[in-house]
Amino acid sequence: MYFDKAEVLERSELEKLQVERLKKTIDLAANSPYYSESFKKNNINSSVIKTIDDVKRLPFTTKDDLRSQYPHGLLTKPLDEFVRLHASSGTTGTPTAVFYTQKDLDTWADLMARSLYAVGVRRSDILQNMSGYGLFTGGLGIHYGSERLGCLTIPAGAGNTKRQIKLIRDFNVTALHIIPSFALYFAGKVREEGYDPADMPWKIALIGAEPHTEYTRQKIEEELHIKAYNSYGLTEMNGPGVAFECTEQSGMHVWEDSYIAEIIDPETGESVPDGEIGELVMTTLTREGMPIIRYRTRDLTRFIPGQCKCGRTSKRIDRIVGRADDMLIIKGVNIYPMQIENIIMAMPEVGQNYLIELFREGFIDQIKVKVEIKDQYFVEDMRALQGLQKKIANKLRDEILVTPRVELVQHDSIPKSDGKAKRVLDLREVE
Ligand code: ADP
Ligand code: K
Ligand code: ZN
Repeated sequence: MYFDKAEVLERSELEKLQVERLKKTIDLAANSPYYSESFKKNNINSSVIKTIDDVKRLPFTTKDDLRSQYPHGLLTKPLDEFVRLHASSGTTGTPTAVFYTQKDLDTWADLMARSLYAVGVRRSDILQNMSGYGLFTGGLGIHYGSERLGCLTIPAGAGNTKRQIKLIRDFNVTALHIIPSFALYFAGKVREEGYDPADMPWKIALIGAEPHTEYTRQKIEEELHIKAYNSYGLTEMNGPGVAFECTEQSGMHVWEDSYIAEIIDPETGESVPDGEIGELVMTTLTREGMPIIRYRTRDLTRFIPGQCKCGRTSKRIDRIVGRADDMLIIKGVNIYPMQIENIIMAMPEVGQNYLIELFREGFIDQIKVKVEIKDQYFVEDMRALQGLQKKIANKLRDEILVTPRVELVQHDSIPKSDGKAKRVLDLREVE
């Protein structure tokens, strides 16, 4: 029934293991420049941890802390010991990088294999990974986990729908990894190609990387004739395989033998009562090269009270309902409005004001940036304007990794608000 006996440990056993691993993590982390200084400042060492609740005595780590330590400040070992690097999307301007030793990669692959197993994937399955590879963890992360489980794994990557469909049919693909917003678009493409999704060989879809509702999941299941399971992860905590649904589809099991999950009030930093929504805070327990302690994910969710019918003993988190910061996720890619501002405001042609619009075309999220152009550049010449539009779009694409629509507008034509400027207009309908 389970991939790893850690999934069904008694709570008391599990917490004992967590305490042991947390102490070890603190000792390891103390070898990194960042944590050695932070622990000294806060008078922390592993002996302050007696019960799992003592994790609250440790300081938080924020994205800004990671940025300030870029690139090597959190490493506990010489660079020679590391074999892989990933970077979170939406971070080219102010980067955070995560490094893995071979042992870290093995641990991650095991967690990922366990996650796949929990939703019914077996070694006889053939898995097509339709996530972008490269620096994204959704590519190699799912890939190595699928191989670890023993599945025939097809690294199809993102895009090229026609070829994706051909691969699926030719090789009898039974499991897909696909981002939710792409899944519905994909269903339409399958039909356009003349196939009935009900006749396709697939059975299981892993969907994640971006927030989506229960309604969207059901729609994906109906449109593709597939079972779809929610997959949660973030680069700072390895990538996918942090929390995963089981076949019960009633929340995502946090793999607590590898992570401590807390939910806090983002304003006060205090734990919220069980079942209430707050910010998810995560600590790695099995990472040796770059442990991260009490990481503020900025993702808002809640613990689901009670135990899951599947018998796994770990806590479950609910769907991510939002963010405690202004990060946007478009096509699975994380984008901060500040990245866009930094690029366009550095261009001499651009005036004071801009507006980011998010909308949905078909099922695909799109991003449009309205940019006010200075009067002297707002000329009659169409070619000049189109050239400028293209230049802005290209510069933005290089930074945010998604190609935005760019609309040039005249000086003073974007309405100004009295208070804080509203820079993002989200026109995507909420279900
Ligand atoms: P990934 O490649 O897994 O998307 P990133 O580090 O680029 O990793 O992005 C992580 C962020 O993506 C999370 O902090 C969260 O905001 C979002 N995310 C990942 N998985 C999900 C999910 N299943 N539901 C909602 N949001 C998710
Ligand atoms: K993401
Ligand atoms: Zn379960």
